[in-house]
Amino acid sequence: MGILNVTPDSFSDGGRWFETGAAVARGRELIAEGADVVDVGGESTRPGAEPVGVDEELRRVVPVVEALAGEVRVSVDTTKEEVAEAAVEAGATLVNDVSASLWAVAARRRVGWVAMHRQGTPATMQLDPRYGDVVAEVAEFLAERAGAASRAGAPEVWIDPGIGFGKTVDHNLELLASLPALAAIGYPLVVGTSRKRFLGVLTAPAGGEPDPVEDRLPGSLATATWAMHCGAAMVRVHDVAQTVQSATLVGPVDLQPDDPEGGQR
Ligand code: HH2
Repeated sequence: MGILNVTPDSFSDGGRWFETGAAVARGRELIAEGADVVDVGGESTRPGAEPVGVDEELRRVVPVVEALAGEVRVSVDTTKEEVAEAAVEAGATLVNDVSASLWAVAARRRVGWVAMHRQGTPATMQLDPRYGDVVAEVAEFLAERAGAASRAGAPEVWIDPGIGFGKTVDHNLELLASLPALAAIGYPLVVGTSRKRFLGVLTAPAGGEPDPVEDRLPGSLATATWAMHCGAAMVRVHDVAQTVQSATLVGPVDLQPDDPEGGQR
């Protein structure tokens, strides 16, 4: 899943694809690089982001969805029912919902739905996230929402632990270490680590500032590759070409040392 942020303020690429023409061109680049899905978003969810009104989000998202929907599977990254509806009308077939609340749209319109876990809202979520057992709580939440969506008739339900959404670095690492358990819940798993701050924290010198966004590609690839190895069916990334290379390696190539064919490749 390639990320297409039609926003002025996304954390890693805000403003770069804000004009419709630039966004459509970027979407085509993502397709050329090998994205199976292009995820179009018109509202940043970064910590502290300003909320966007419905009309403005529609203005940002709908023309881009319309232009790309004939060329690739398009998902819409939104928490607003009106925007999800309009994007589906414009050709999107997946609703990527970081609020995990829009399953009725997916059921009614017969499109896919991604339920992501988050604690709090962008305004507050990174202030002091707390869990008793982060993995158990996230798993229980996702199983409950995915079950509700399935019972309501949503035809295709994905789950996502929401890396960085109301989570400390340690929470993110615990979730990444437990991806096989999340995959075992029984719904296809999506994981989004791309360029996120915790990667910069982990690679920074002790006591130093987090490494900047432009230096987070190795961490993004390492964690996307790890997620795919652990059973994620989709990874949400900015750097599609590089991630497709990793996916090729994790997927069909058997790296068992005692497999002669695998060893030769
Ligand atoms: N992360 C972001 C946005 N949407 N959706 C899913 N399913 N999973 C994620 O991990 C996820 C998501 C945040 O990244 P980005 O879109 O690059 O930034 P911003 O929210 O600032 O636009």
